[in-house]
Amino acid sequence: MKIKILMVGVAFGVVAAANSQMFINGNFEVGNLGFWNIANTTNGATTVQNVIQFDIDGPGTRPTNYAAEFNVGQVNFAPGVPEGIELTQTLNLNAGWQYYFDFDWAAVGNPSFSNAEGGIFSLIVNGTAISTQAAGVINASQTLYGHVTGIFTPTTSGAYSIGARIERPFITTSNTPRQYVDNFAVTAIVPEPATMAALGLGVAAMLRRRRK
Ligand SMILES: [Ca+2]
Ligand SMILES: [Ca+2]
Repeated sequence: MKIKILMVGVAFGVVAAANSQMFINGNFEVGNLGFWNIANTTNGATTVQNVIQFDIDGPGTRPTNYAAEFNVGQVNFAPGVPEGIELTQTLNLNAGWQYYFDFDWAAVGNPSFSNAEGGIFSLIVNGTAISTQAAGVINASQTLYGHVTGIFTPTTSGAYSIGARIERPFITTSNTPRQYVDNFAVTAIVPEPATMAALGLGVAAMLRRRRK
């Protein structure tokens, strides 16, 4: 029985070593939006599409460096319907693995005008939001910060479009707040050989107890 459990552990170890998928220019330190696909949503637009020096978490430990800058919203007013842009990359994922995605966001109020929504930030996989945070009401010149995390386990291996959707349920103008994103990251959560070995020892101990 012990020998069988050990073999399962070795098999998972081989799978874990094959992981190498990640975002390219996920921290925008290239200094531009290279490697990212940027598209408007159905009735969405951004009046700003830029990379600038920005402290994405303000008082947090992240330093000031390059971040992506937008000013998203609707083209034509549609009450209660968020619109904006999608910022994505194509990643190759393995069936059955658990992927942990995250990114930082900030919203900055217009210098002269408050707004009922600073920005709605979602992690998207093939166009579906798996996690969302909204800045909510933002005052003139106020900065709000956040961090979106999401977990996705594909049922089939292959290419997936992954990134952020940034929206507001109002028309975008020069008087509306700006949105910033940075530090897109992905971690594959797979059983480590050590974890499997520990699990195997636990099962072996349990079986020994059961025999007594
Ligand atoms: Ca950065
Ligand atoms: Ca900081």
